[in-house]
Amino acid sequence: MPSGCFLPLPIPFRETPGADTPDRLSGDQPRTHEHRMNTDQTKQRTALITGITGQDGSYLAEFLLAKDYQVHGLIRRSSTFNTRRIDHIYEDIHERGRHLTLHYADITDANSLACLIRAIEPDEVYNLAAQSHVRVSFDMPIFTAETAAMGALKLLEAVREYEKNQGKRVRYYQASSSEMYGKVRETPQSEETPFHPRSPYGCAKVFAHWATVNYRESYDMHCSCGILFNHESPRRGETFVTRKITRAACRIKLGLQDKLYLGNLDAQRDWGFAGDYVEAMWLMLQQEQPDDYVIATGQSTSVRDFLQRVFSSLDLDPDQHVVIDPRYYRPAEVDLLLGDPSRAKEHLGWTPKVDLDGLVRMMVDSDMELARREETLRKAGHALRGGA
Ligand code: NAP
Ligand code: G4F
Repeated sequence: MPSGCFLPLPIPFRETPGADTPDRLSGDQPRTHEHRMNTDQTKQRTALITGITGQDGSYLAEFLLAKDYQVHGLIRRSSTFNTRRIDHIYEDIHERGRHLTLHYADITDANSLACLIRAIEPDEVYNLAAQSHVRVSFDMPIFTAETAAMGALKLLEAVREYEKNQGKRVRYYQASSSEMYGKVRETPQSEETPFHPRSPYGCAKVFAHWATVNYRESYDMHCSCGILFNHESPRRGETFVTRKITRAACRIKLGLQDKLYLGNLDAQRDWGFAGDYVEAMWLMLQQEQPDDYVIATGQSTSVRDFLQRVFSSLDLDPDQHVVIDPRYYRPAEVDLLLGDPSRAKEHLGWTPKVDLDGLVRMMVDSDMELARREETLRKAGHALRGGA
């Protein structure tokens, strides 16, 4: 049982669960995975996830719970609910033998991180917390660096201090990004491809990546970086391009909106399914030796092609609805990302299970369900925006 300066955090009771709680969405079920493990399987392991309320954090929490971990999540204080993606796995703090515990802290607050690590005594730490939107990072470069770069360093320091004082080994995962390749030096991109970031976010992730490698080399810590290419899901934030497209297309289909405003349609991305990618994070920490791994599908697609696939699947014509709005252009763009996941395949035995068509189907099905609920509420005369 964790002790120390943190009280487990109760999630406020909500009468109506988040509309996209995954237990009710096709193709979005918690999944179980069987793997060869290098660590002692008899002892229940404890993991800390920063960014547990985000897309990846929610899938990772489900994944680890299915493997019988004690999962602890760091969540930041917000004046509105920010636990929508994990409400379905939340266990009340009054329940005995629960497996998921949430704690207030912040990735920018070194003291809260050190305190949390001491209290939880984790075997594994997954650092997923960051301001993760590339376009927003141009508007908020300093906050982006405070979270994505300095946040990672503060967490590494907290883990190093804990290892030094307690004599215990912790396995650490850093959420590195294909955005670090930026203006790519070669295609496809591998672990050996040099970085050339094109955004404050990319620069911050390069710092965090090298800090993680440096802690591995300097202090012999078990630190691994997953260089993850874009991965999406029904839980993807609504302002990332794939989700923006699937959500808008479904609302257009039901007559709830008419126009979709987008930026650069020529950019190409290597898009996979987030549920597959969290498995790779876990596999990295099960290896005897820490290392860095590219996690990608090995297929690249343009935003235009993704748009066409989504609209075609709903018998819609993008030309009738899509308007280019330059405000969504970036001061510097990443034109093409295509990952080479050979090392992950060879060393981790990891391959993606969901292809692009499967991903599109999963996201469209989920957003269509949400759009139908909205339509039903509107038809019944209910107000859809909050406020008491
Ligand atoms: P996401 O949905 O944007 O989630 C980000 C998480 O970070 C959220 O839980 C957010 O909390 C938390 N966070 C932000 N600022 C924080 C702070 N100051 N203190 C504590 N927590 C904070 O991102 P994601 O798609 O799940 O990605 C997870 C990680 O992988 C991120 O580091 C991202 O940069 C990286 N990554 C993502 C991709 C991708 O394609 N998805 C690819 C490569 C790398 P709130 O819920 O309260 O906002
Ligand atoms: O969906 P995006 O915002 O993702 P982006 O910039 O590739 O970043 C995501 O993937 C990274 C991994 O490579 C992560 F590290 C990062 O945290 C994040 O998850 O944009 C994808 C592409 C860009 O080229 C963008 O210019 O779509 C283009 N795009 C065109 N119209 C748009 C829009 N992007 C957004 N967000 N909104 C648009 O209206």
